[in-house]
Amino acid sequence: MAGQIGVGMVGYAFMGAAHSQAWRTVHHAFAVPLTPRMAVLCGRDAAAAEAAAAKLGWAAFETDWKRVVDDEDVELLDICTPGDTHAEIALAALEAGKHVLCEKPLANTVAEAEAMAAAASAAAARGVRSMVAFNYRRVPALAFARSLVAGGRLGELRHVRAQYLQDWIVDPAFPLVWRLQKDKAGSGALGDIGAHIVDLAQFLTGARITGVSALTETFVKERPLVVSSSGLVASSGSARGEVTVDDAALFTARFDCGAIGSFEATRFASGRKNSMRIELNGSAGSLAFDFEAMNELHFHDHTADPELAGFRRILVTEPGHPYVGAWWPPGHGLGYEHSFTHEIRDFLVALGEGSDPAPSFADGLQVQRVLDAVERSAAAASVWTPVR
Ligand code: SOE
Repeated sequence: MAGQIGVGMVGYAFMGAAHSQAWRTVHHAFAVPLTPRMAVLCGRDAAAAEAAAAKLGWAAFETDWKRVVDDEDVELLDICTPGDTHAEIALAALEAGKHVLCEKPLANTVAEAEAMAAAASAAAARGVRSMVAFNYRRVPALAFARSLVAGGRLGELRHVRAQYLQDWIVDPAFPLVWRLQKDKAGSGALGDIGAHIVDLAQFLTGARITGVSALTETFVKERPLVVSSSGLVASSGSARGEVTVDDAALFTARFDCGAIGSFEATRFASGRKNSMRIELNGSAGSLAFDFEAMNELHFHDHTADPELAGFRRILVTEPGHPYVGAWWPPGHGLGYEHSFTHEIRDFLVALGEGSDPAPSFADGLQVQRVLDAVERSAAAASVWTPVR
């Protein structure tokens, strides 16, 4: 019989709901060494936190995260708040000896991420583990892609082509929510969705980005103000506020394995809801993935007979594919929510083994350094060469 682990979660919006689903179900799908006990959900607004705890399956609610950190029943803290609070909460939790799962991006600045990575490393020496919630690593097709790259099926990597395209703020009447405010979110499309493709590119290649040349843009510079103390977003008349983050970020990059990359993160790709695409080209083959068809991976074997070679569509639903054996028969497919279940499964397995889960806070720091380089490059007029 697996032992239990008491879990506390701070934040309960989109990510809190996604994580709750995973905490509720993980032990029903996988033989994990520890069964989660969903002890307490935390949010600042008491009525909203109480309602969220009831809806999402938490035994109790709390309005002050410090009390959750002090709670002896909580052995693991799951941070699903906006980025401006990640560092303070994570540092306190690690100090108190709680394992930490933290939403991405790890922090809003490199300095915060450095402090978190240092604290995580010190805590690991005491058996206290931490992980960043880059959930897309746990999409079966992408986990499988990593194993193909690591097994040498692509040969020497030449190109990484990554895009994360959304369209939820195309309408200029869309309000100034926290994700559009630098003091809360750190950056815009860059940190929110660009962070995912930076992490994935480094995860899939096993290589690090060493330099970038970037361009960012904020298309809609002012938006209607919102009142959000209750967690709800409501328009407050005609008052408008400044958008202080990027709407879109484009950059090229070099990897330490010699590959070059192009990246695009935007919330202005009208018609694209959550289209995350990544393609790798190597001397021996290529891989292509699009989250809009998340159960598929396209593989081209460049060593094959040229008359028969070409991209083949692999349906990543076989029991031998990563994570899939725990779910449905071949061809029945998984969804967005499974990536969170897999992430939490891997965290629990690492806790059971006493090993360090990945992506670590150090990995999160590396992503933060890339985001920071993108912002510095975009701000530096010298890297931009006007067409004459
Ligand atoms: C919003 O753009 C968002 O919810 C991101 O914050 C998530 O990380 C991504 O998975 C979906 O889009």
